[in-house]
Parts: sequence; structure tokens; C-alpha cells
Amino acid sequence: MNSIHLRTLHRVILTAAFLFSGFTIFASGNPEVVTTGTGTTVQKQEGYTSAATFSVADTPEWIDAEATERGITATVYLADGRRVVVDHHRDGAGVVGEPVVQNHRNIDTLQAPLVIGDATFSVGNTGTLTVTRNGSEQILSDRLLPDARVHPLGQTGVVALSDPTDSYPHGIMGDALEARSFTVVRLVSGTDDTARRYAVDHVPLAVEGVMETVEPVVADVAPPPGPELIVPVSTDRGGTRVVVVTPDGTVIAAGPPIGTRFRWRHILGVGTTGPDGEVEIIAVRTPHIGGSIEYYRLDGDNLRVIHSRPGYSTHRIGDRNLSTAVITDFTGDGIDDLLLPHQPQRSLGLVVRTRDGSQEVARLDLPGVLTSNLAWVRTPDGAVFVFAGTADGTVTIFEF
Ligand SMILES: [Ca+2]
Ligand SMILES: [Ca+2]
Repeated sequence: MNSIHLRTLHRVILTAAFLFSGFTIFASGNPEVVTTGTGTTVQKQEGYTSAATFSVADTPEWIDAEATERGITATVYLADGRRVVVDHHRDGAGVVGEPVVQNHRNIDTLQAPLVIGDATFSVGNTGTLTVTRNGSEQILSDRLLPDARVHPLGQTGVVALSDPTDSYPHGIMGDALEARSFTVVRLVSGTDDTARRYAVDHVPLAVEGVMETVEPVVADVAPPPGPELIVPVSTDRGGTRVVVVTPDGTVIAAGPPIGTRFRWRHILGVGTTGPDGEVEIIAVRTPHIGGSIEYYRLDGDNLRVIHSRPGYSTHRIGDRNLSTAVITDFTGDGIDDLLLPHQPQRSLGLVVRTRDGSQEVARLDLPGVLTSNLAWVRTPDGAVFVFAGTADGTVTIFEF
């Protein structure tokens, strides 16, 4: 019996407990129960267990999930502006929901503020970056993309895309503005209550083109130790290529361009996905027109695609949601794997790298077309839970 079988057996017990415990969901700011249900689609399959599907009152657009002391909490943001919080308690009284304040959002949930310690960074829809702390607000920049997402950089810093231009009017992510620079914010003094000062640098992209995304991927992929930014850079001549750049603007490496204008690459992230755990950058080439997964290796200033696999799509034209894949170790062998939607976005594939390429080891059917990000959380016992919202107004929880 391999480790997956053992894990599945363990999960069956947990899933049975989950089903019998019941399941109640409350609407935001509303004492009424919107939906009550139990897990309905338990499908034991090789590699995963589909723990439950539950209904929400409208189309789920965004899901935040976190591990808690007692289980998992997921906050589901709906297209009508409300949100639903689901607590998944794996012991004690079972699975219950908790009411939360009704959330009429005035900006996209994809721009949720970033909290680092006691500082909250947020982007206004005119491109202002502000930090709020102890009730006082400080404007750090007014040059951001209006839909930039702020990303952590190191322990106390942040990075976000800036200096919008309409020079590359592809317009696949909500507007036709793309970034020509990134803004790096670092805490330079004042770790106590009295004074806190940030250094703000607007770092121009040192190569031709625009960064066609709403946030950079941040990961340590090259020496020296410390984060690099991995961004999709698009030009009229070449379409999109993957570029690795340091936070001070030095371009380390660039992958091959597609060769055609308005042909995009969606950079999913970085993982130790290589057959021996080597670090790889993972992207999907042309997700709108027949997408292929690309695994990149960085060797000095050489960034090359060492394997690609067709049949996947991680983005819909017009959508700002780029968080549609999960890179982590699902199979328990210590090597990262990739979970992402197939081309019609009605199912997910779990892809592992092999010596001579890759293999899809599990297929997870969805009850409708994916409409949310793929939220995920790893609980202290090592289980991975993935949440997927779909157009039929449900959220499915997969347990690995
Ligand atoms: Ca580095
Ligand atoms: Ca693995």
C-alpha cells in the first residue's frame, strides 16, 4: 500500500466525521441562515478526497482560507458584494458558520489590503499606495497601477507595479493599463511607536515592454540569497516572455518570447517541482487559446523551458484573478506539485514532474466553471485543503 492509499484511508475517517457533523453557513451581517447543507460529493479517488460541496447565495468570486486552532476558516466573497464565512471544525461540535459584517466592497476584492505586522498597505483606485498604522495614514506613492496588488518583499517591505501605460493595448486583465516600473517600499527606521519612515523607490523596467500582470511573483530563484521578481514582459514584436529581475532593477535573465503580439504567458509561481526537487518557475503559455504548462530552469543568465505540457487554462480574458493554480507538495514526497484548471475550467488536474516530463496523477471534477481563485491551506497535520468556487453558486473543498 503506497503512501497515497494510507493517506486516503486516514481521510475517509476524517471525511465521515465531517459529513456527520453537519454544516451551517450564515450570510454576512445577517442572522438568517442562507444555506444549510452537508457534504454531498465525496468521491474517493487516487490522490485526493473531495470532501464536500456547499451552496452559497451567489457566484463565488474570491476565497480566502486560513488554518485555525480548530480547523479551517474560509471567507467566500460573492459577486453581489456579500461574503460568507465557513468554519470547518474538524473536532468537537462539528462544522459551523459564524456571521460576519456585511461587506459592500467599493473596490475589487482582488485588491484586498496587505497587512504586515501592525501596518496595512492598500492601493486606491487612482493608484495611491497608502500605509495605515495606529489609525494614521501615510501616502507612499501615487504612481501605482490602479489595480495593483501589493506583495510582501522581505520582512517589512512591499512591492507593487507602477507607472501605468496604455502602450500595449491587449487589455486582458480588466483594463488596458500595464506597468512600466515597480515600486519598492522598505522600512528604514522607526520600529517603535514614535517614528516610522519608509524608503520608496520607483524602479523602471530595464528592458523594452510592459509588465502584463497586476502583481509580480516574488521568490528567491538566483544568488545571492534574497527575493527576485518574476514578471511577464510583453512587447509588440514578441508577445510575452518571462523576465527575472532584482528588486533594484537589474535584469538577471529573460526567457524566449512567444513571437507574436498579444500572445500572453501567465506566470503561476515558483516551486521545487523538479524531479530531484530543483527550483522551477512555472507559467502557462497562451491560456486563452490552448494553454500549455511551461517549467523553466534558471542557470546563470539563461532561462529556458525544460518541459511543457498542453491542455490547461488558468485565466479568462477580462479577469483580474490570476490566483488559479496551487504549487505545493500534494503527494507527500517532499517535492512540489501543480494543481490547475484544464482548458474548459470545469475540472482541475494535479500534475507532477517526472524524469522525462510530467504526469497528471489526479483529475478533480468541478460542479461548474471555475469562477474564483483556488484558495488553499495546509493544516498542522500535513493535509492540504483546496477551495474552488464555481458558476453554479457552490464551493467545493478538496482534501489531499
Ligand atoms: Ca536571490
Ligand atoms: Ca509532491
